[in-house]
Amino acid sequence: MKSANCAIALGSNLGNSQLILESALKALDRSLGISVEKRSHWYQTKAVTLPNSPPQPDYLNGCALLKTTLTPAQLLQTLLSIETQFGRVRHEQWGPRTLDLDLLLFNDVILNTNHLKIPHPRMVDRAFVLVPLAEIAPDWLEPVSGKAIAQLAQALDPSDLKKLN
Ligand code: PH2
Ligand code: MG
Ligand code: MG
Repeated sequence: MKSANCAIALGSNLGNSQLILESALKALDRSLGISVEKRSHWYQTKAVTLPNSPPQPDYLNGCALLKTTLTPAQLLQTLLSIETQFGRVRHEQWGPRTLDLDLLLFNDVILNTNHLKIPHPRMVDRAFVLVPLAEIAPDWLEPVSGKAIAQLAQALDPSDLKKLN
């Protein structure tokens, strides 16, 4: 079966974040039609919040490259179901969470539906996404800007990120 190359972002700022993120990668790799090909280091990052929202614990963030035979919509459903398995409860927008799995890139697909936007519309502004992604996919061209991930990452301020071993 033909498979697609896909990039995802992982994040957690509630519970044992490192254990949750490691377990989420294992759950993804065990999922039908998904294999985890590459993963970044984890980064401790300052929470990016909406204006006037209360302070939040730091996040642990990272990225992974997948191969999948699923469609983007099927992959999204799998990501959401793994978030739920790890105790994700949706309260307020951008609230603290045990696990966030965001679909970033799917081949060179550009998709703009109510449920799913690819590339992830905020990825180019977020050092906590682009810095780990640049570790594992520096030459991947973000299809909207046409720029390489490494180039987009270099444009952002990495000072709120601390790379873990
Ligand atoms: N995710 C958000 C909002 N803010 N901040 C950091 N540092 N890391 C995240 O993953 C994150 C965030 C919404 O998805
Ligand atoms: Mg997110
Ligand atoms: Mg999300």
